Amino acid sequence: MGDIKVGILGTGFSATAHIEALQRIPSVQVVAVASSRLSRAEEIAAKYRIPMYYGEAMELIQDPDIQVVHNCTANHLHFEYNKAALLAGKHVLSEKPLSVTVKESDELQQLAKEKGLVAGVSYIYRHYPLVEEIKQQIAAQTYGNPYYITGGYLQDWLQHATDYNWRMDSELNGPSRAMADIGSHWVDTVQYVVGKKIVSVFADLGIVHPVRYKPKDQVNTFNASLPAIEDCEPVKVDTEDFGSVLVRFEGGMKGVFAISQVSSGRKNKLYFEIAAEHGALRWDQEEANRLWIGSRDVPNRILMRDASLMSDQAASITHYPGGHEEGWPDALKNLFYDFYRTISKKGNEPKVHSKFATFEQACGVMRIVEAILESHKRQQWVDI
Ligand code: SOE
Repeated sequence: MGDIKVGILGTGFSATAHIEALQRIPSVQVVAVASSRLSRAEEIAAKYRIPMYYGEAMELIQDPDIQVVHNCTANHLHFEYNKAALLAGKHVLSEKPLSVTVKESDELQQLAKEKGLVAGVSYIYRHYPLVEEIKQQIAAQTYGNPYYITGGYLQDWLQHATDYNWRMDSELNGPSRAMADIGSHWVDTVQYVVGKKIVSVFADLGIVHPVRYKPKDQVNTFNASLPAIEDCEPVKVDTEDFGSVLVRFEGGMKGVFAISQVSSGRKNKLYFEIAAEHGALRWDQEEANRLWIGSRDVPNRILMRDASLMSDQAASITHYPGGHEEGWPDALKNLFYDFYRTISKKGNEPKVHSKFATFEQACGVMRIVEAILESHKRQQWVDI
């Protein structure tokens, strides 16, 4: 792959996950990290043995040594930094959502095309081996035509009124919370798997805690400890904690999904079940190494992830034998392998076949998130 030099913007949950995954890829070197808090950038640089750190994102973006920027900042900064990085001639891997509006996302995807740079978004769930396996089986029509998809994405890290994070502030997060944060993953994953786009939505959203309690100190995503209410300031919340969405796909398939960040006991449950003419397929991120195959006429089966039992495409992103569980950090590594292979093969023939979500596809997901908000507001079907 050659030595590709990478800079990371941000030092929170996703930034450190990116650094760890990148450090598992030979010939990709994380050379700098930036945070608006210089001391935090210094701390992360020391922890991961990263040679440079910056207290200002734009300085990292302008660093001539850096070829690729990973944008792991809060949502409201995605547009500005993704744009600046593309204008500086860097390839970009952005955290999702691509930006907080369709207008901005559209500008970014056009800019990436104009500049001829590799630009991807961290929609990680396509990079699980069994998700790829379902995609291959649907494409091969193993169970005939799919017609109905059910599923959801449930978490509980925002269950209590004292669970607070920058995502509660719509100035920093954007107008949609649960849908943009995790609903966008469900949408990206199922569109990837069935190979069809969602064309209409009907949504109903809800807020459990219209007032939350903001602690004095900054709180990381998935923070485990709860502060005492007396140590917090009450703040109004105007973005959704949960929601239900009916969907129609191009070609006639239909479905329904539920999104919630307030569902006790569900840590990171992205799941979907596809009903087709001769069987059904179900995958659940919390049981990522098992694929459920449902039958009407014979007993149901479970496929345990193992390269020898899967399609070539799914086997190619399987790194350990069956029974040696692979999960979220492995899928992130798969995403980055795919992204960096694309960068290193750029300009070569034959064109490399990439599977990561492009800026264009992520802009499509933003359109769906915006349509979901619109549908909830109007209580009507909204076409995308
Ligand atoms: C928090 O909900 C979060 O970290 C998301 O932002 C990620 O995209 C998801 O993969 C895990 O949960």
